Amino acid sequence: MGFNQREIRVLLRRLVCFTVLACMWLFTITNRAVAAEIEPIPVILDTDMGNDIDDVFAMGILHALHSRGECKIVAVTVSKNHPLSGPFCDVLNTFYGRADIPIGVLQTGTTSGDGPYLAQVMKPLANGSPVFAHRLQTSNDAPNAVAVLRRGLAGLQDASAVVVAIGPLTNIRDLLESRPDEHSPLHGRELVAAKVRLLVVMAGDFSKPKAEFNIFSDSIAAAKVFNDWRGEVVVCPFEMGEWMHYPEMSLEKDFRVPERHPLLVADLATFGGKRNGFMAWDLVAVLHAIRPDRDYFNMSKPGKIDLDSENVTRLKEDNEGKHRYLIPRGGPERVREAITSLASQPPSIP
Ligand SMILES: [Ca+2]
Repeated sequence: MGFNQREIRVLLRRLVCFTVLACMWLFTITNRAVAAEIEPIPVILDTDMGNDIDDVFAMGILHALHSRGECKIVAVTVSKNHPLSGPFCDVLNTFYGRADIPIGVLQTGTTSGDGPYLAQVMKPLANGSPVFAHRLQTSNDAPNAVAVLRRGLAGLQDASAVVVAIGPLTNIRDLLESRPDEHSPLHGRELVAAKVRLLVVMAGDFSKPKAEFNIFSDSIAAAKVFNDWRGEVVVCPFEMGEWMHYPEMSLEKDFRVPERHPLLVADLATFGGKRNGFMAWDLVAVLHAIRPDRDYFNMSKPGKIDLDSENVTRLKEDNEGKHRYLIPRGGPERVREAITSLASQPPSIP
């Protein structure tokens, strides 16, 4: 039995229709999958802004990644109780076109010194106007860091948030211990378990028995966080900064626009004009937090991190453990190119 010409034409038309519909369906679900994959990562930065210069550049990198659609900065909290730490973060948020990002500051912290760059960057011009625009005049006018952390997390989808802590862990400990409030009926531990999918911490040293600044500045908080945080934790330890220096060459050549750049002004204030580069601990932590799957770094085996009596960090290996730390992966060239390109990316409003 054969088909006549009319029947063949009908069959062909149906075949074409079916193929077109199948292609449209495939296109739609593929697009949805891609859209889901490239959803910006909601991120909260907890920084001791004002101590070391790397926090300044780390926040610059985070803003560059926000501009590229790779993350969305939900809040910035400060773990250094200095009156200018909060306003300095406001300067950076404003410089990158995001003055509305909430800033929270702790009121009683363990590091309160002036540091090398806060006063110089925030010093007004001779006519009294600020060099860099900002609204927050003093950290005392900022809301409490824990309230900002809780409000930020409460507004996010479950298991979506990445928290990057690049200073002493006082605020993160206080978040874990926080009680239900107007932002969420959950206890701090429950809120973190519901909302956070990754905590990245710059802290510790696994290459030698040495207490590291972010640990010994508030060792009680650090011990508590490593003990009580139930989710995945990736630590960027001290030795990553020995491996990854921010290069002098980038400071000299990359920051051409805009003419007055807060990252460069902070670097000049820190080193008195002598550009030596600096250890890029906090930049590495931020880069891993937003781009964990680029094979920039190797990773330790999983386990549980503890502090010994000298505040030295140790990882007890355990296949069920949720703590790991970053390890250099080959030469530093590839990561160095990423951090210099991102740190010097001119500000833009997406
Ligand atoms: Ca820091």
